[in-house]
Amino acid sequence: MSVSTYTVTGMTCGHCVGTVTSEIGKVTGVTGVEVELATGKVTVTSDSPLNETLVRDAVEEAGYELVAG
Ligand SMILES: [Cu+2]
Repeated sequence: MSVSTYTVTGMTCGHCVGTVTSEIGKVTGVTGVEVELATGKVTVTSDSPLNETLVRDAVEEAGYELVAG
């Protein structure tokens, strides 16, 4: 199992958290997503190390921005 942490900017409420959680959850290999609204910290667990580009794309798809993890 692999754990990666990222920082996502632009989230303002529980709905944003839900959207980010759901979009990252669709990335292949992801088994869990935890989002901390106050800090923007996102912890992603996956079967194998993730391609950060795919995570970034998922976050942007949701309408937010991934900044350096
Ligand atoms: Cu929101």
